[in-house]
This record gives sequence, C-alpha cells and structure tokens, in this order.
Amino acid sequence: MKVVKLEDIIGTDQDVDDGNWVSRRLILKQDKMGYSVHDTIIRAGTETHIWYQNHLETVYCIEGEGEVETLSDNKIHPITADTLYALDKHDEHMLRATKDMRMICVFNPPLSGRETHDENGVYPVDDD
Ligand code: 9YT
Repeated sequence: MKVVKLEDIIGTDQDVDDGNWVSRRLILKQDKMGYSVHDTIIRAGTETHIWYQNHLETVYCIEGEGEVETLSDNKIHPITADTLYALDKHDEHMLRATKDMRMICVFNPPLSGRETHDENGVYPVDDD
C-alpha cells in the first residue's frame, strides 16, 4: 500500500504552478492506478480556459468559490465547497475563481507529472 502526504509533495517535481493554479500531484501514471489524483488550488480572481481533449477529469471542490462556464452552451455552473463536476464529454470550459478554490482532481488517463496547459487549455496525450 502507498501512503502520500501533501507536505511531502509540496516543493517537489509533483508540485506544478501554472500561474492561475497550483497542482500538487499526489498519484501519477507511474503509480499504476490507472488515474491520477491532484490537490489543486485555483487562485482567486483568475479565469482559465480548459479543454481536456485527451483526458476525462472529475473535480471535487472542498473549499472556496467560483464557477465553470461550459462553452458549448454558455451555461454557468456555480462551484462552492462540496460541489463536484465531471467533464464527461471533454467539455471545453472556462474556470473562474472568486475565492481561492481547493479542488481534488482525478484524471483518466493519468498525468505523468509535469503537464501544464498548452495555448488551447489541453494536456498532451501520453503515448508511452
Ligand atoms: C480544475 C482544473 O482542471 N484545474 C487545472 C489544473 C488541473 N486540475 C491539474 O493539472 O491538476
């Protein structure tokens, strides 16, 4: 069994800061679980364009406040603590935080660790 503590991830290669957010990647592809799990802070006052064309992501908000706008229908989904959203259609969206939001994120397929969004809000496909 594996036990991971957030304090042991902070400041390592698995702690990735993209400006609008910082993602602490707790479980990754190399852990061979078939998904990755991240503890992510979305910074207050930010707006991020995201479109995971190569991944499915589920996000559970445990602190903070903001919204997700799905771009196919311009629907606004308010996000507060105890709210989960699942991007089951690789939904292109805007993520906005009014207060720092702490999110637990699960990716399938798993990330391998250092990914940041490209100019279209995408993470590359990992072919290995
Ligand atoms: C909620 C979300 O997708 N934020 C962007 C960062 C991502 N969760 C990650 O890489 O951990």
